Amino acid sequence: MEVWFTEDQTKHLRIGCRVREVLFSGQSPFQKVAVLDTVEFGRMLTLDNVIQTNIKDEFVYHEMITHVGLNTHPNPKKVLVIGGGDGGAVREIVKHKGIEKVVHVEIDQMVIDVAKKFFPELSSGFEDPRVEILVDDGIKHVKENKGVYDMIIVDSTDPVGPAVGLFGEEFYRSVFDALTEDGLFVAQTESPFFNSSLITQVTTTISGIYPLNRLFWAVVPTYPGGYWTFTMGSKKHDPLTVELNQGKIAALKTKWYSPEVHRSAFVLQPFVKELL
Ligand code: AG3
Repeated sequence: MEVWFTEDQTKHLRIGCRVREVLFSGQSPFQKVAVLDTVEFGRMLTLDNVIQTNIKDEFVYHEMITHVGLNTHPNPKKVLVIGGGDGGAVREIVKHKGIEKVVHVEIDQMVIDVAKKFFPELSSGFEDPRVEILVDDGIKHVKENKGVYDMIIVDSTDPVGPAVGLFGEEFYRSVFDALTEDGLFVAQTESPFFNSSLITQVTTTISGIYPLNRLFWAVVPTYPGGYWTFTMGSKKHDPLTVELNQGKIAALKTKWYSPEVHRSAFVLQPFVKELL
């Protein structure tokens, strides 16, 4: 018997993955959590039937949501991750020797437990002594912590249900206040093919709050369109003009991110430029 997982990427478009085995399926207070062993992508985490990450392509997203910002800030010490309970972002952050503290705020305990059990490759950073995991609401956390973080990473789900607040003006203002005076943030901001209005809306909002706002992109085969964007809001440091430290970046042992990729990620195609 063939078992297939399908995600409705839009009302009229689906992605399907052949499944070898369903490793976990549970209902948390927030969402349906599942771990599937897929033939093409290996173990895959889905939340409410939406693909979050998988063993084969996760490195692209996790390297880009972390290293672009961490190499733009000259000396990041304290970093906050909101969401991303699988641990992929935290794993990349702790590769940076100068990091003193990573606060990871994930709302759903079940996602953390599943990551520890089924995705040791992603959640290995949880063991690092610099990492503190809080099961809490990220929106509340940024409101309660002012002027403390050099970088904030918003590794959210799609802008539906509980994640809607993570794409709104009030949240981006709280993030601004939670950052130090030369801090910056990076958030995942969806696909220009299928969510172009979100990119326009986020860009407009960010440019009204932050001196610098920059959109960059990467290829994530399992996300709608395969072309994925990230938005950076920065108080001072500009990812376009920063001098990149080649030796430091080589030491990160990345598979997607490099000094050249850092530069090229900000080169936008005309149809994407038009959204800004
Ligand atoms: N965050 C989810 C990105 C959105 C994916 N959307 C989709 N497949 N429709 C990824 C979490 C990884 N740490």
